[in-house]
Amino acid sequence: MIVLRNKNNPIIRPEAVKPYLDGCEVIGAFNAALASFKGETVLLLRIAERPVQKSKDQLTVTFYNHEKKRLEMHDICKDDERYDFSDEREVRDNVKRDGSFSFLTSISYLRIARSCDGIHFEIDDKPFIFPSTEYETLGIEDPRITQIGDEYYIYFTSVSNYGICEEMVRTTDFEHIERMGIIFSPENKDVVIFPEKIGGKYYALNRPVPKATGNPEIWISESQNLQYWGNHKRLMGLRPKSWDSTRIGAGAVPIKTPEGWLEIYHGATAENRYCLGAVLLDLSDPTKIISRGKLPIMEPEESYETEGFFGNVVFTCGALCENGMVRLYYGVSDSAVAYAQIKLSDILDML
Ligand code: MAN
Repeated sequence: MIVLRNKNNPIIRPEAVKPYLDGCEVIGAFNAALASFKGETVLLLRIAERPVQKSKDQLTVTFYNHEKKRLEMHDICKDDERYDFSDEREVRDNVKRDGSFSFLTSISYLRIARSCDGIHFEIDDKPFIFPSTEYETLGIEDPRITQIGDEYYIYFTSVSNYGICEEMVRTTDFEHIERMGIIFSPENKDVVIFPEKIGGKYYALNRPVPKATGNPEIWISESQNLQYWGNHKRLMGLRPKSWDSTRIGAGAVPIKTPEGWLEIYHGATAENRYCLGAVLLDLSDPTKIISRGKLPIMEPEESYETEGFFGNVVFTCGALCENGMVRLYYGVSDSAVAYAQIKLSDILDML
């Protein structure tokens, strides 16, 4: 399979994004949702900003205080034994007690980037969707967009100390949004909604994270109205000793092909190496898997994919197919957005 990476990758880098928050720097512009709107390519970027650090001995974090309706900064001593600093993405409170509170090392929100050629983007100065509720105190992440008629359904993970859940808003103009509430309760993420009704029902892939027993795997759910989801079924699981052995989640909104619905999903190992793979679902019943690729279609190989804030990550939230070519936008190393093209027939042949 030939994966044609853009020679200017990453096409969007965090350095090109002006910080929006006082006292913060942009450390990531990545995992972007994709839409076509008024002849332009729109990316809804996940922007991660972090407080500029004041000293080596402490970590300054920020979060949205929903009661005071403002962002707050908080300093944590790096030798504070209550906290686990081993994952650069979070500061986990290990002590289960009243008021225990974990933080993320950056706060994410969504910002629009527009392009006429799909490669060169102009990025808005201000956020499009910014944390504003008690479910979003630690940020909003990893959006996807499903267009149905003239309406664009935007859904993303809301992160707070209540857990990670999936929330949805609707827009017709990429200026105003109508909030539609939480569509999947904690812990659930990596939701992708199919772009049309199938047999009279909407379908969404999603990724619950069971805690007592079970694994982070891909489920499929149905809805009549895009807001209330049910008849949940487990669609596909982890594969031991493989590139998708520890965690899998849907990536891009499914692409309709003559052979079936093509879903590009991510799989990770215990070492947090994220690759992209492909699965083909039945056109008239997407709860049926026709074929799942043994090998990934993309692995972190280039330096911008192996190095960065959180290296060895390729992660897509949006792809489209044009003239037999799959155009893939993908986040690299939780830092930037890259672009690649793969022939649809190459992926289907593999499947
Ligand atoms: C999780 C999410 C993604 C992120 C990967 C890798 O799946 O937080 O946003 O890209 O981890 O860090």
